[in-house]
Amino acid sequence: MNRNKSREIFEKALTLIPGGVNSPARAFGGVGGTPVVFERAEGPWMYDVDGNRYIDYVLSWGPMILGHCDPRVTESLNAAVAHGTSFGAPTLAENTLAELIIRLVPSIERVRLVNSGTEATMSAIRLARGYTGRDKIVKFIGCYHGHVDSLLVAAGSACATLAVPNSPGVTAGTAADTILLNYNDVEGVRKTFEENGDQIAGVIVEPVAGNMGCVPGTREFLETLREETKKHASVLIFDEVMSGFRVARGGAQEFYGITPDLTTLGKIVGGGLPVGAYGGRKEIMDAVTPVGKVYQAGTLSGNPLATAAGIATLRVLEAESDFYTKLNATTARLAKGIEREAADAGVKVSVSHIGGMSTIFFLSEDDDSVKDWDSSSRCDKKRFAKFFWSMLDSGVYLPCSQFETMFTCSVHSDEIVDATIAAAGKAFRSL
Ligand code: HOZ
Repeated sequence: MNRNKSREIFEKALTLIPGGVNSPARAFGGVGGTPVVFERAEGPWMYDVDGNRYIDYVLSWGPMILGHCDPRVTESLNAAVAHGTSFGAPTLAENTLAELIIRLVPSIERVRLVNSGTEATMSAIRLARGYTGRDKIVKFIGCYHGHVDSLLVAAGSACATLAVPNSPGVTAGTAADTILLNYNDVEGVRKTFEENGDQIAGVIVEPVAGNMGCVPGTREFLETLREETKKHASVLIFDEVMSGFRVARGGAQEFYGITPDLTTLGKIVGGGLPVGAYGGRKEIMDAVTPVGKVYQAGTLSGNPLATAAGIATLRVLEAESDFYTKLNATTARLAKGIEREAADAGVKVSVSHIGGMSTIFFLSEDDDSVKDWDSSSRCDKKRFAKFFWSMLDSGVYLPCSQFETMFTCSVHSDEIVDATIAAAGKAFRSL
């Protein structure tokens, strides 16, 4: 496949933008070579500047659950654009999006719209601290909650890919209030609360981790978090920026039947535009300004274009009763097909999947599955990289790191999934 124009454009970008990218997850750091430069996208397809077409499993890192350029979202955006792009004042659309979120995610009684997942987690952490009057936050190794200072410790996603889990610039003082535990480690959670329970403002967790690859939390682990935070009056924050509206209509909390105190959202809630949200129990949310004293603000928060795309997307998810049955079936078909091809080719792989999320883990000799950062980090990154390039040359665009999640959407038809499985078979045989 010829990608000369991509290369040329990226080389120019290197002279203008640090690393040529506006977010390091796109830099191909985990697979080598230069990123593909895209021109347009439609449905399940992305088209690069050299005219190549790819089946897209990145989906803008999650938001495009209806595929690209869904006409319902595009029409809603076009209508909004004609009315003005930013007011910095209340709009009816903000109520509409808030009502949709509250209806779909019942643990959310009040919600505040922000501009990204990072803003949502940053604000939720501040709120947990302000509400409880405590400083310490529990975070799990390999989870990623955006580039919030206090959470950039043992972080997943591009931090893991580029080997900067603890970023320079985060002061020792900031990081000192973050308690790190292993994901899915029930005993670790119990012990930490026994020893420090009265100092812990909150626990932030991806109930389905998506930033060390897709690693679902065990039911016992998540139930323990709920139990211990309740017992010690700490705030349980489910970071559902990735899993929200994706693992189930009501997110991972609906899937597991566990009610957090606060939830952070992003990606799908903005239908492909920059939106984040945090919300939860009224009593806690009322500590946010202007009702309470925990400060949080934003010029573009609740922006009319962003709310238009979010509303159009969530309306589809609410209206189509079999949406998640179909999405689960698509992901399961993909995962099982890829595992079958790997087994046929004699390649040790496990495809972890839940809802519209999945990861092909190139397991180490010592592991049969991935359940935490240690087992994820032991995966064979070199094999993943070779597999990635073979898939790309067959016209399949995967996340460019072993530590990221593949996303499926409503327009990944059986035919498209089967073509992906065939490409995977070819890629496994080439390793
Ligand atoms: N959470 C996304 C990937 N893990 C973010 C993508 C990015 O950092 O650009």
